[in-house]
Amino acid sequence: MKHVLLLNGPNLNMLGRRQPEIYGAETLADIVARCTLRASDLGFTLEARQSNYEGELVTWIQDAREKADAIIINPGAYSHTSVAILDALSMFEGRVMEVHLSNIHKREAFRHHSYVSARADAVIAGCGAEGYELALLRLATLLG
Ligand code: DHK
Repeated sequence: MKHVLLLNGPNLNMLGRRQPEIYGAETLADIVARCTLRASDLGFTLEARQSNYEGELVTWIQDAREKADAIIINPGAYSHTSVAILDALSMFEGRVMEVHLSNIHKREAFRHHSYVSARADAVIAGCGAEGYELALLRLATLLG
């Protein structure tokens, strides 16, 4: 079975209470539950983690080299600032799917650039929580 690591960055633990008009009404637990079901339908095992700390995300990405076939990541605000997360993802040999709940290109200019996109195999933005499931569907194709 292929193993997928689902990573969420800072402030995404607040989903459901955080600007629902932008990020939606679902909590992170709701999203993880829906992704776990979808992953299992597609024949994947899924491990979900969230951190507000850049270094912790970097360590989890490093550890994924031994364990995961793909990473789905919403780096939150670190998308726009973190060369460290980009570097960690660049050492990972599996597939990388970048997800943003909101359409970052329709928002403030500082959100338009994502360092992670230089490594991602696909970028999904503006599809809300469904974006994570779309990433899983794409992985089903890519990982065969
Ligand atoms: C999530 C965040 O926390 C923001 O900092 C990004 C992203 C956008 C999202 O749309 O999921 O700018």
